[in-house]
Amino acid sequence: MDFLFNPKVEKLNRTKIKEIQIKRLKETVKHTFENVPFYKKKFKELKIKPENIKTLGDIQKLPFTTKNDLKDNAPFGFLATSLDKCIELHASSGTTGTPVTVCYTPNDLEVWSEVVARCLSMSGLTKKDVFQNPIPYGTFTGAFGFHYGAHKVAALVVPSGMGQSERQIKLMQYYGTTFISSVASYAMRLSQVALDMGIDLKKLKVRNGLFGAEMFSSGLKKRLSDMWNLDVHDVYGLTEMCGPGVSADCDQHDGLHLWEDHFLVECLDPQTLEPMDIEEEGELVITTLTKEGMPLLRYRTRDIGKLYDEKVCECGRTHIKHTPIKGRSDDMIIIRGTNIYPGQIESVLLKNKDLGGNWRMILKTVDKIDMLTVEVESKTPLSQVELMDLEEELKSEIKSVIVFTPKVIVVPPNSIHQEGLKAKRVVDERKKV
Ligand code: DLL
Repeated sequence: MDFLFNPKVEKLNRTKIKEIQIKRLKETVKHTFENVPFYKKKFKELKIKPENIKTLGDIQKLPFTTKNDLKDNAPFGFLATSLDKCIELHASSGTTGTPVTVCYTPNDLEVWSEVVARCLSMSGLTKKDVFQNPIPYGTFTGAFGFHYGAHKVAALVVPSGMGQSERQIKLMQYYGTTFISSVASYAMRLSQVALDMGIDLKKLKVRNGLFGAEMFSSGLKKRLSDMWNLDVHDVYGLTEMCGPGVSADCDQHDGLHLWEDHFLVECLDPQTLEPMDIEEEGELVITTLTKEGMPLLRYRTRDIGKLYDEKVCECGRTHIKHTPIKGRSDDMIIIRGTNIYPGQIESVLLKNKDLGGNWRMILKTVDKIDMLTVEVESKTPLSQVELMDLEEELKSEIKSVIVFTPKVIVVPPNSIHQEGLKAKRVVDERKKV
């Protein structure tokens, strides 16, 4: 059941939202220009001054910020306040090279808790819930973000951290957990572990879940909802903005509301960087509107989605919605001239009741031709004949979404090794020419 944590703000009329946005955009522009050398230099190159930003449309005059810009100035080069005004830091979970570090002032933490509290309430969390948080407490933003948000809602938090999946399931039984959060693929891992333990997930008291942090296909949502008898919600966010809490989906499950009093979103063509029309797919580019520690202008998220028309949702919220993230532009692979997002393959796999949720795609070059192998775990051990039938069935189903026929290998449950916090769905071993 969907609740409004801050009805006054969540139902603000659109004119008022825009008034707040322009006021805060001007403040942010001034703050970055005066305090961040990177932006001062960019403004000079673009021959603009903070006073040139008068309307929301003027955002197009502002410079973009990329992950590489943040890495080039890591760890503290983008800070707009002195370090002694910050009381916490987090870092992106990025697997390559320098992590992106973000520092929070007390007010930044307050805003973060507020936006996560809105997302959690929207997913049904109340003060009566026992909220289990199976995410590692560390520099990754996930655990602390949910923890702070759940405190604001005044739910009882079980800070179970990540890993030891059997223990997680036992804690759910012991404390009577009613609400869980997690990285999307880890929720599926927990389901598989419960199955192996002989526990019927439907008999647990868990009835709501808020998941995200990585590709979260409709197939995975349905699978989780069916296995746990769970109301599944999707939460989006990134370290550079705050962590989880930028947006989440309401009970309509038709797009994620993005908190426009704190974030200004654009949807742009990733190549030309021109605005896309409403409901056209593009890259989400986000400007922070209230950040003190590390405000960012036009941050290129690389996340692909569509913005919805600005109409009031059935749930009563007025904040703009975007579609679930289709994938990252850098996750899209081109194989034999076809563009493929891992989510397209996952949607096929998770419709199949004989399969578990863990899978990966391996790309290789054989005789100068790109070959795709999809490796997927079965839910329970299968006989040789069952395996072969299943592989044939999957080949033709995958072909119907990606145009050519991949090799498919169904492997036993829990046999695909997973490293790190987020699932690695693409292993690209192709020879670069
Ligand atoms: O993953 C923050 C987070 C934690 C979000 C827990 C939701 C739940 P980063 O590690 O910086 O932060 O990774 C951010 O993850 O740019 C997206 O590509 C991806 N991502 C996050 N949420 C979703 C989602 C956290 N709901 C990157 N659907 C983002 C699809 C998501 N992708």
